[in-house]
Amino acid sequence: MRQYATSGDASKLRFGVVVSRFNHLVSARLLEGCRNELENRGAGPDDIDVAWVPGAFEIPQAARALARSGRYDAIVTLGAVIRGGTPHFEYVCRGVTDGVRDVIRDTSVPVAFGVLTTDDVEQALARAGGTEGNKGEEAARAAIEMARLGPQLAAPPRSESGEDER
Ligand code: INI
Repeated sequence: MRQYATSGDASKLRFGVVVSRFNHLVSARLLEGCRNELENRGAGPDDIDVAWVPGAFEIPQAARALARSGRYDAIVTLGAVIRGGTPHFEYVCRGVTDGVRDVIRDTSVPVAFGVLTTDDVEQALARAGGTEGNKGEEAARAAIEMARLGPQLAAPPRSESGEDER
């Protein structure tokens, strides 16, 4: 068996982060978690560019523009969609999830999904540095891992021992 190398090293990688202002308290905590994780894993402050957008529905448009720019090894998307009393929640959730999926499909640039979709603000805060961790950190780790994996996939994995090189 051969395996592609997995890496959580963010050094020398460049990241575009799209974060939505709606539910700002939650988004700001997701962004803090994301930034800390990227920097703790070796990304320089000048290698992380942040684009704020009004709401989660606008995330895919900005993520697509950043992905197409060619400047970034990976994009991280952050935000919080919190259920209200109307079907609006479902439409915003679908817009952002389908939109981010389309950016990945159309550009092949890794886009990590750190957009919370929760029933209430308590659930969101729990996942933005509370009892359930910080999904911004998780998205940062996913972005790093996919940025490292992607370039390897054009060729077969390199075998450590050479035994598998048949
Ligand atoms: N945007 C969010 O990011 N989270 C929400 O919970 C939300 N709700 O509930 O309405 C929300 N709506 C705004 C939407 O994303 C757009 O910004 C707006 O429709 C303008 O296009």
